[in-house]
Amino acid sequence: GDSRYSLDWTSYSDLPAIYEFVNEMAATYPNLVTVTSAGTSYEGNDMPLVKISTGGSGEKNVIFAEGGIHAREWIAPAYVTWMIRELVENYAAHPEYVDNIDWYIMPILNPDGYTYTFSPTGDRLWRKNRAPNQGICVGTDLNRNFDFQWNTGGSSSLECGETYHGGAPFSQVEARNVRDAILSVANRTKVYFSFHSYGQYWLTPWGYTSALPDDYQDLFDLAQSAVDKLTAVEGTPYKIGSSTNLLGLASGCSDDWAKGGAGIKYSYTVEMRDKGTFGFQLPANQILPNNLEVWEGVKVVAEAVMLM
Ligand code: ING
Ligand code: ZN
Repeated sequence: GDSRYSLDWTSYSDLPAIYEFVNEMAATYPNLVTVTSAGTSYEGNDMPLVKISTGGSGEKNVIFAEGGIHAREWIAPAYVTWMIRELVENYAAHPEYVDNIDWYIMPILNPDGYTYTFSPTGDRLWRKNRAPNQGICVGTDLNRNFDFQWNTGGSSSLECGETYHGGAPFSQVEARNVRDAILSVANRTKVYFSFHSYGQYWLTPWGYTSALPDDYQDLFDLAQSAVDKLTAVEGTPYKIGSSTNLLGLASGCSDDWAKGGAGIKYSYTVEMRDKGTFGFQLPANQILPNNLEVWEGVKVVAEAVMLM
C-alpha cells in the first residue's frame, strides 16, 4: 500500500482516518484540493466536502459524488476516498479530468452510523443514521428521507424499520447537508453519483415508480459505455436499469431527488461489489480491485461530461 497518507486501501478506515486523509490531500495539493464542511451530523461529526479543481472559469461542468449514506457499506467511502487520491495524486496522468471538470466529493454522508459500525458496542450491519426517534428505535434511512415523491412506497413508516423514511422529508440534518451542498452547484452539475454496495448494479432513476424518465435512453447509453469499460478490467458483471425495475420500489432516495428535485440529468446510484458472497462485509483485499474497475466506468462518464 501507499504509506504516505493515513489511508492505504488495504484495510477499511475509521472516521478519524478519513478526516485526516482529506485534510492531508488539501495540505499536500493546495492548488487542487479545497476541503470545506457541508455541516455536521446529529452527533456533531463533520461532513467534509472536497472540491477538486484547477480554478479558472467558474463555469466548468461539475461531477458531484458521494459515498457512505448507509453506514455498513464500507466499500463506498473506501472507493470515494481512493477516487480523490487518484484524481489528485495522478493528476499528471490524466489532467483533462480535473482541468475541465470541477469535482465535488462527499466521502462520508453518515458519519454517526459509520462510527457505530466500527464500535465494539455498536453493530457492524447498521444502515441508518443515529438520530433518535419518538420511541426506542434509533435512526432514519437517509436514502428514504429526500424530498422527491417522499413516502410514496418502498420505504417504512415504522421507526424501527431498516428503511424508515423519517417524520418528514429532509427531517434529517445529514440529508439536508448534502441537499444544500448539491444545490450550491446544481446549475452546473451534469452528473450525480451515489456510491453504495452491494449487488453490482449501475442504477438510474426512478426509484419511486416503475415508469422511466423521459431521457432514460441517454442515461442508459452512458451507463452502458461505463459498464463496458468497468467489466473489461476483470470480468465483473454489472446490471444496468432503473432502481425500481432492478431492485423494487424505493421512494425518497437521493438519486431521484438529484434528478427530479435538483434537475441533474445524469443521476446514478452505483451498487458496487459483490453479489452477496460477502455482501456488506467485502474483504479488504477486494477494495483495490473494486476501485480500479469502478474508476474505469467513472472515467467514461467524465469524458462524456467534458463534451456536455
Ligand atoms: N440499496 C439501495 C437502497 O437505498 C436503491 C437501492 C438505490 C434504491 C437507489 C433506490 C434508489 O435501498 C442499498 N444497498 O442501499
Ligand atoms: Zn446503500
